[in-house]
Amino acid sequence: MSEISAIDAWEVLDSRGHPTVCVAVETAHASGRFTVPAGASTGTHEAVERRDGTARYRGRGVRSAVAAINDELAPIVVGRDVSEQRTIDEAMCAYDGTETLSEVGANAILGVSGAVAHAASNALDTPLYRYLAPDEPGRIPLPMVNVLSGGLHAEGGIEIQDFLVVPIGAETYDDALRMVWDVRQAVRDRIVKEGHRPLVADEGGFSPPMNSIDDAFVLLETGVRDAGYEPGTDLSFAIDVAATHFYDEDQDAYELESIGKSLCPTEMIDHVVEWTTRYPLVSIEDPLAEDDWEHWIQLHDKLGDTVQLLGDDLLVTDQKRLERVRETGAANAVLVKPNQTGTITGTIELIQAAHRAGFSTVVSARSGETSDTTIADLAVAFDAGQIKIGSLARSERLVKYNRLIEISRERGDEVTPFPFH
Ligand code: 2PG
Ligand code: MG
Repeated sequence: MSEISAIDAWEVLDSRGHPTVCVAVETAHASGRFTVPAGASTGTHEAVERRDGTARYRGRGVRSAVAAINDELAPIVVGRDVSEQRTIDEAMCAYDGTETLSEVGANAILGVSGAVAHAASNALDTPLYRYLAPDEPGRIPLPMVNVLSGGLHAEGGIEIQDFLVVPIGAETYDDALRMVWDVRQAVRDRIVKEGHRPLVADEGGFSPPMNSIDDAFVLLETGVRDAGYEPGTDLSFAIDVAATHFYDEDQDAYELESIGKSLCPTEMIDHVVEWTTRYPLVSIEDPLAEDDWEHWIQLHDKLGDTVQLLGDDLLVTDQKRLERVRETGAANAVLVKPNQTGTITGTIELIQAAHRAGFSTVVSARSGETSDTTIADLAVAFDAGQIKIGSLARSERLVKYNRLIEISRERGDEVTPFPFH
């Protein structure tokens, strides 16, 4: 197609203001760019991002990752055909030599991998989702949209990281966005009416003072009704518990300060099951810690497959952990984050393997984002079915929702139905 003639990388700042890697890949006729996202509630088993660890930016600088791209990865990649995504990704991973890409840095490798994909689609003058799609691209994914934030994304709030709404009654992407927008505005009105400021957390979700997890569910439910919708019919709820971050390994307990309790894993399971009986909760992400396999399996047994049990820190977009989930039945859905695995090829293979094994997939942004829109194209190209981008606020989120509008204008805006009932 077109030979890669040059690679350039530099340090930029992400949506939290933290440094991250931006990469440009050049061919004779086209170029492509990718900017790498970063998590706050990262799983222990994720691919490892390389940070400088010096006083600059309190250790968060990425000059060493940038240097690794320019000095070590560029010689491997320059001269190759830009369409050879898999070969290029494999060559970078082989050069790194570690499972978690910790030698060169997953942020360096993903930066190049993403920029190669964009350069290739630009060289063909084809939208990225069409270039990536193996056959026909899929439908527009159903968005699960953050409305209330806690955990590490809103320090000092309740422990659960995201309370999201899923517009299960929407048939088109346009309806889905508008319904969620109505609910978000209604929740904002309530927060203001109760005398609080509608301040937003890292992903644009509101984080008003809340005394308990139930308060958050009730606020969400009230918001749905205020907006004129029926909870459980028009919009249902999803949560990302991100439980690893309040799990105390020494005590084998989940420390829920907001209810003043330390819960053993079976009590935590009972709590989660109770939420599903009290609220229209259709998707539960990371309700237990990342290596608490035994209790994930127990929870899945109790919930069955009427609810989406979604592994993020549990699975970290990793083939081996997906295989273990398949064998044990620990979950029934997979969260997909390109920077957990470190390459575009790894991300694609994981989505395809998950679908072959019968799992639903949710492509996800990170809490530290950029104006990059690659995940929107990836979700359509591989028919992921669902996408999690954050709230309907802040341009690093909206640029991705808006990219899906652009794609829906070309592909039709029928949205994928929610897969669990
Ligand atoms: C998650 C993500 C996005 P982070 O836990 O699913 O909400 O957060 O990027 O901080 O891991
Ligand atoms: Mg998560």
